[in-house]
Amino acid sequence: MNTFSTMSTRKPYSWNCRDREITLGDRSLVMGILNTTPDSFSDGGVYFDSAAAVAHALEMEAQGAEIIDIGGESTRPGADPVSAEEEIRRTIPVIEGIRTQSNIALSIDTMKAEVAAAAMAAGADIINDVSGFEADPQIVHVAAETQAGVVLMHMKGTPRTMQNAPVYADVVKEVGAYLAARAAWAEQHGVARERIVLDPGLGFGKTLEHNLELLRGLPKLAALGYPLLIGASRKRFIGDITGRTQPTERTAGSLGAAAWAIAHGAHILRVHDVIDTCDLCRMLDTLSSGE
Ligand code: 8Y7
Repeated sequence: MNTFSTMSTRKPYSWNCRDREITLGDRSLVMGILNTTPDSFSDGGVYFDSAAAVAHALEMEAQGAEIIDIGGESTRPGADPVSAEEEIRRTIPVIEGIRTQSNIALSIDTMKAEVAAAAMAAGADIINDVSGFEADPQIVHVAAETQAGVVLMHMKGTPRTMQNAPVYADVVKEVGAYLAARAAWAEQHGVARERIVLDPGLGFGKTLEHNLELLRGLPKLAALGYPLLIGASRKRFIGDITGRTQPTERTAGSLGAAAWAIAHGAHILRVHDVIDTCDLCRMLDTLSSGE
């Protein structure tokens, strides 16, 4: 057994996202982050302008991203919620703009049914809900009716409160049980199992130690029987370990977390640094294919 032994056992899946089938587990996939928020984590609102956002999406596609994740509400710790109208104003022109030039898979990062429905009408394929369909349960009907792919993420609390000293008895067990329950609930409401991807939600109501335990426990989450998406890119816990206070200085630390995640069962990485992460994936995928 070597360090990467779990790579050869990463389960293959076919992820159904509306009229596409995305093959998972063979090649590791990169989801590029596209923020349209004026107060986003690390882009500082540079891509608030929709023409610039469209250009950034096309750039990430050219760099090797397979999916673009478009968000119109900052989920930064302590961030204030925004209205559905504002999220729609920020994201829909960007989805429409990308769609005039590209067929790349698009996910809408939202917790609101109304925003998800508008995004699907504009040509999005995937709903990425950081609340695991809890914030607005009506969103499950949008997912069921549009046959969208869905990412169900674990968050403890809300973006406003989540970093207030979160406590778990066993974080891997608790997050795993939560994700399995949310997937079962979505399936009961008409979302086919083949459309569901799970995500432990690094940084969402987790201390540094919780994030590390979740990364170490990824094989247990993979054993739930759904594909896994991991978002570690530039997050504070990377800064805590590397001493890099600026998110833009956290690329190498993020790549370390990405390599670990791929080697322990993750299928998709949600990242800012697309070129470097794609190179990392090609190296790990090539090494594991010879095991
Ligand atoms: C994640 C995410 C964010 C994540 C999924 C950031 C929207 C915070 N993080 N969605 N969104 N997983 N599925 O630092 O880890 O990018 S926002």
